[in-house]
Amino acid sequence: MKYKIDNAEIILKIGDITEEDTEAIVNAANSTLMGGGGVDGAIHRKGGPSILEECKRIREKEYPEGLPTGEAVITTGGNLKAKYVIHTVGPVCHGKFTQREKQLLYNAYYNSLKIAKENKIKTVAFPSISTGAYRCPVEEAAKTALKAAIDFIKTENYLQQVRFVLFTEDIYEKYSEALKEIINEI
Ligand code: AR6
Repeated sequence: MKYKIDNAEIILKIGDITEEDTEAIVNAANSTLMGGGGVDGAIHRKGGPSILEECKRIREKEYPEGLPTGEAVITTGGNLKAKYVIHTVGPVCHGKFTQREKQLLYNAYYNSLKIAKENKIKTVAFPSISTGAYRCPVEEAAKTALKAAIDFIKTENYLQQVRFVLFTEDIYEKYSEALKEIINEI
């Protein structure tokens, strides 16, 4: 599914984010920045050890206590097609999605796009942050993700493309529903 907004487009697709050819892909990391399972594990496996080395340096220099939830940092993409990986940390939901989780998830998307712009990146691919191990409800997370991307596009007028690369058909359907709902409200 495609949706044009100002000078940018939002794309929803089913796929594996490690295969994407956007300038940057976003990693659903954890505060340690030391890798993990899910999409984080897949990105480090395919991208190779240089990504983890950069993450370690960022931890030591800038975030000795860990990257706070909702913040984002950038490394190169190692062996990936994408030139950069933006690492962000979504909230741990355990199934609940109050204003707090919503705001933190919004921040994770928005701050990732801010870092993209600061690095002159115009095409970015996101996974569905926090909807795997961190168990945020997908319907709500999808609305928040799309809203953050649309807000950023409208406010900054810089990006060319924001791609949501969804791992399963079920998640894709939920993002499509959320996007249709948002389009109807605009
Ligand atoms: N491409 C696209 N999406 C993927 C891929 C992939 N290759 N692999 C999984 N997904 P998760 P979280 C989807 O658990 O909930 C890690 O251990 C998956 O189906 O990766 O933010 C980190 O180190 C789901 O929809 O991230 C953290 O500790 C979505 O990506 C923790 O998990 C997110 O699932 C972060 O949990």
